[in-house]
Amino acid sequence: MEPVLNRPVLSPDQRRRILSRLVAAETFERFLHSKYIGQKRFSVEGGEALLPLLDTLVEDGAGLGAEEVVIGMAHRGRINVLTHILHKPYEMILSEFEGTLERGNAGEGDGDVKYHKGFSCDHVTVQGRRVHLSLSSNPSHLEQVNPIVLGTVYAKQAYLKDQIYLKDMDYNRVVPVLIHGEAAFTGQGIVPEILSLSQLEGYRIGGTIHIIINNQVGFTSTPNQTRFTPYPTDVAKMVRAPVFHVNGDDPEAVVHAARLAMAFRQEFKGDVLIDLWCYRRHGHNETDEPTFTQPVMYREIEAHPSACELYGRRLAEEGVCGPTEVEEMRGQVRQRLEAALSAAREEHVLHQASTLGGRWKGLTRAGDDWSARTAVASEVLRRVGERAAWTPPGFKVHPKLRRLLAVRLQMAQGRQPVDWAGAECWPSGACCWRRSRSAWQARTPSGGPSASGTRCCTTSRRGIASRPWRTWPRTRPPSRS
Ligand SMILES: Cc1ncc(C[n+]2csc(CCOP(=O)(O)OP(=O)(O)O)c2C)c(N)n1
Ligand SMILES: [Mg+2]
Repeated sequence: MEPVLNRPVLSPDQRRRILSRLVAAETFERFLHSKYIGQKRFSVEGGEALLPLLDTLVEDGAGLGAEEVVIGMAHRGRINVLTHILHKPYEMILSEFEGTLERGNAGEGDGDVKYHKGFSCDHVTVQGRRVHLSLSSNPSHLEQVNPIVLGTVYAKQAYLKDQIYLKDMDYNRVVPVLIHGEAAFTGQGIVPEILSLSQLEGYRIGGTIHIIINNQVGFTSTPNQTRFTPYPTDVAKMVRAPVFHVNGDDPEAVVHAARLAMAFRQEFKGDVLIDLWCYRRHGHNETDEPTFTQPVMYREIEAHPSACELYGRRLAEEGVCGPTEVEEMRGQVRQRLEAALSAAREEHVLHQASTLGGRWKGLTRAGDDWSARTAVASEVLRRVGERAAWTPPGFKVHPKLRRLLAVRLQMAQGRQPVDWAGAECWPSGACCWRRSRSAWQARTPSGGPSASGTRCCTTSRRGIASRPWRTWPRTRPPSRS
């Protein structure tokens, strides 16, 4: 920050890239606004700087060792992020607006609304680095996606049996990014919960980059009606995470904040926040009238030029781009959108689920196929039960627990009826046994059980590769019909 006095020095190419992100974001929203009046899309307009912000995180992150970025976000700007960051094709999005999208290999969730859907892609950066990007699907329930994303990152970073997925021991290769609305960030109890988890050894993932789209309104409510402090990020003070408050109308400052945030996260492995101060150009979801509840605010917003206009003007004044260049860029995006719209109307655009790719390839829905043999030999269950009731020699067990373990042992040996809690540990124990059979055989005094006739589920890579998902249905409860 000091060497540049907090003023980033960007090359003309970098500045033009920022401009092109803003133009694409704005033109896309305006196109949807003119074609699909009354359809909800939760426009990003007013907060378009989110796009160059995310673009910078990905580009800079790749240079700092990130191979995957896992994103979680709510409704606001999601469709724009899906197409301009995750590379979801315009054709697919427009056919969702047209209602013509055909279901292809899509799995669960393909009937959901377009601003809840996830997507993933392999992005190649300007420097030629490959980064896998994924946007997690999310429910309407604000902020609920946070622990899902953090758990996904934890799993991706984790050591899986004898396979190492990304071997991310420094937490640098998989980076979580959570995007929040400012009202939800302070309003939802799950936010302090995930912030405190970030400090616990057992949940450590090397920090999350939080972006608050601070449009200063939550549906119809102003900040003073929804929180006790002017800054939505104040809840993050509990974990002493650095916060960058930045003006969404100054995209270069936004890019600077994004660079700092990514560099901080990769170096110090802690949570960091970007508070993106902006506004919301339309109502909450374009079908409501914001002037009913916020007439003064919306009078100002209506007269306020967009970030794209402001930045285009600035670059033209500084000779970085020509006076008509923004309009030309807009024309190109519109052309691409018109072509995509024709395709969406005239051709069959197939929804290809972007999930269950890569290492999950081969997993499909089980459907009605209940043929899998998942039975486990009773000998295995006996061993699992015995093992679960075992304590190391010299280990002092609480007297109450000692009684419980003794009963569990009797259940495992068939000397006592099995109760619910006792039975619950058997399936997971059987799965673990299957994975670590040899190690267990070596440690168990009586030797391991016979492997013959045992069938159990395994989530190991080998198991997935050799067995498609449809051979696993017994793990689900039978239907009640
Ligand atoms: C847990 C929960 N409470 C309430 C809602 C209803 N709701 C949807 S959006 C919204 C306003 C959110 O405001 P903010 O977080 O500032 O996001 P913005 O729409 O301004 O981007 C509310 C209350 C919800 N979806 N989930
Ligand atoms: Mg808001």
